Amino acid sequence: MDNTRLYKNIVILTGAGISAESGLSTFRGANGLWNNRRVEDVATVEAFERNPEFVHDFYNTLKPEILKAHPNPAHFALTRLQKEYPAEVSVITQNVDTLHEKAGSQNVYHIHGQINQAVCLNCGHILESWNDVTTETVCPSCGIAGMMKPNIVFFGENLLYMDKVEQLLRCCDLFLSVGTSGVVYPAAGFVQTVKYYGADAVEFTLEPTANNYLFDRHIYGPAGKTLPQFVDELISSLRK
Ligand code: BJW
Repeated sequence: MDNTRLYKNIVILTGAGISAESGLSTFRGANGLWNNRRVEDVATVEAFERNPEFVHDFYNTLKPEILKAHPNPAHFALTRLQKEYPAEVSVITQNVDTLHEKAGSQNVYHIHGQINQAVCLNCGHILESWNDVTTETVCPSCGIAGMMKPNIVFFGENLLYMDKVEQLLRCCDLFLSVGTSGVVYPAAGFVQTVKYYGADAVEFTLEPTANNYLFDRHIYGPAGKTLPQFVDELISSLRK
């Protein structure tokens, strides 16, 4: 990585680890469970088809905890980067929380959906709500009851905003991967794409990840500490 390079298109991929210091659980923590469940038991199309009440309840229970969470210094560092570095800076997040927005970030793409949204499987309408959504909820657009699904991308479903994301990855010259274990595709493959197009790639996690070898630089430690420091260095390099 070249510290004097002036970047024009910065893309940050974030995962659960960036929100850990805001008190939200990661998916593959020490005991391998996420909110006392295996993610595969809740976040699959099959689980939703088998037992939609259970899946709705699961996400309804998570909503208040996520709503009351506050962004941490890592989220704010990305907002600072967007404001103070003269590049296009986009955030592609796998997280369903809204902490990037709460920190004031712009150009945020929720490729795995948002917990505060539900999608009508009949007409495609997106309902924005922090209140409970159930199997009884009526779609405000088409008026049909019982067709709302949490707007969360389950295993086996296509990701959101992928046309835009592919365009961002092709133009990217600096790629930062923050708080993601690199095991869930296609997001885990983004680093391969940006390296193909010549970007510098830096990973911020607590420990080495599955595709660790693809990155130019690894910065281990809590993102709330490491990311503000990195952003500071990047902005300071402008004055040299
Ligand atoms: C810190 C920290 C701190 C902690 N500071 N760091 C190619 C190969 C193999 C399989 C596939 C493939 N392409 C597609 C697949 C199938 C599948 C897949 O990837 N399976 C693998 C698991 C094997 N992918 C899909 O199905 C995707 N859809 C798709 O590809 O559609 C096309 C298609 C359809 C049909 C057939 C084939 C293709 C959809 C994926 C949807 C993922 N959904 C989830 C659940 C959402 C529900 C919810 O949010 O409640 O998204 S799974 C879960 O994992 C969640 C996360 O976004 C995602 C990634 O997890 P993340 O963020 O990386 O968290 P962790 O916990 O794993 O890691 C935390 C990291 O943070 C660690 O590294 C820590 O060190 C670090 N950390 N604290 C810094 N303080």
